[in-house]
Amino acid sequence: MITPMPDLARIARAFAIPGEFVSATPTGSGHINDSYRVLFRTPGQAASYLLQRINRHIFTDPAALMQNIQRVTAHLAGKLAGDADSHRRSLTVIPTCESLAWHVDTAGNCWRAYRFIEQARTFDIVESTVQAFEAAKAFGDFQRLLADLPLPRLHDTIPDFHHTPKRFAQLDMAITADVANRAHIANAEIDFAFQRHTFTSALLDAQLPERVTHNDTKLNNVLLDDRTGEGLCVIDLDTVMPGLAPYDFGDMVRTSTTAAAEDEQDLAKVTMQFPMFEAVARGYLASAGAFLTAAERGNLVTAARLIAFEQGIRFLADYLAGDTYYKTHRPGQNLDRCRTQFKLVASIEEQEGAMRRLVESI
Ligand code: ADP
Ligand code: GN1
Ligand code: MG
Repeated sequence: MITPMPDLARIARAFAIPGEFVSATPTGSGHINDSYRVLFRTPGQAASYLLQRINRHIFTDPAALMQNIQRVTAHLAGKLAGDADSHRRSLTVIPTCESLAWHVDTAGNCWRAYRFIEQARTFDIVESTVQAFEAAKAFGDFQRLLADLPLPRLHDTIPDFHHTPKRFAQLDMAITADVANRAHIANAEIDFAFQRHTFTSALLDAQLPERVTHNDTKLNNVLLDDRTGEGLCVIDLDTVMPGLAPYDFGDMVRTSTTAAAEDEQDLAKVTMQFPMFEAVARGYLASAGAFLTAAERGNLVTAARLIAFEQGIRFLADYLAGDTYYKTHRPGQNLDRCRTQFKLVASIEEQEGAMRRLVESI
């Protein structure tokens, strides 16, 4: 099905942005939303904004979603007020001309806008231990700054998001249904998953405290400053909700320790590089170390293995279901993504002892 191109000029003009619309360019490589950098000009200057179409198949309650984001961004802005560059350190929601947090276009799509954070960028693949450290420190800071978010509890924008046993049950159903007739192609991956079935409840069994967590701490969800390389601003706030701190650490390890793309087909390139892990652990603990309980700390490495595994079974389930959740750009991409995750799980399993010793030593 060909989706008509949205009228981006008209949609952008629905937001309380001063000046004249100039252009809109697709940006980013996220799997979920559609993001555009839009440029507006006023007599004297030009400014960019991030215009985003919210994926309504995945986020079914935009009101709850945007309420979470407004509360979180307002809390962060309050905490960061007075810091150097504070307006670049957290996202700023731009309201619509009717003072609403999101806009519904003529086709029924939901859109939101943020201030565009200039002179900063995201990376899909980690390039150095400094980047791994900075990204992890920024996510740790994000948890720290939100630790005192006042009640009420945030909405669960996607219920049971990191409930790995339920993710496993979804995989099991996808195998049984086999709607795309692909299960026979993924026998090895299905076996790999079932061999680790009992591991799925490892973190739920640990009775860890509920916190405000990001839940999608992949490397490309944090902007690094172009000039200093510093972890500047955590973005992609759709899944900020109650969760377990180690989940966020796990997703950092999943995405910031391998030199390979998430859909890399040459699995020899996919390994958990120990120096990168050390940088992630040191970066995260530099900001989160002060508030984590001993039990949370003791489960960081478990989470690294678990989140890579969970992501693998999510990609596998989507492959078997016919690629309905993650954006794909070529056939077999979700299976390739599953394979990299499972390779990473195996690599973590080989190094788990050393990873634990390192975390204990920090
Ligand atoms: P998705 O949910 O699809 O992953 P993201 O919210 O992560 O969407 O945004 C996609 C990309 O857009 C990011 O990886 C980043 O490069 C860019 N981006 C998002 N928000 C901003 C912002 N406020 N300023 C600058 N770039 C941004
Ligand atoms: C999606 O939106 P993005 O691309 O940052 C997904 C994450 C996965 C990730 C895998 C809402 O994140 O949970 O870990 O892809 N987001 C959602 O790359 O499902
Ligand atoms: Mg993203």
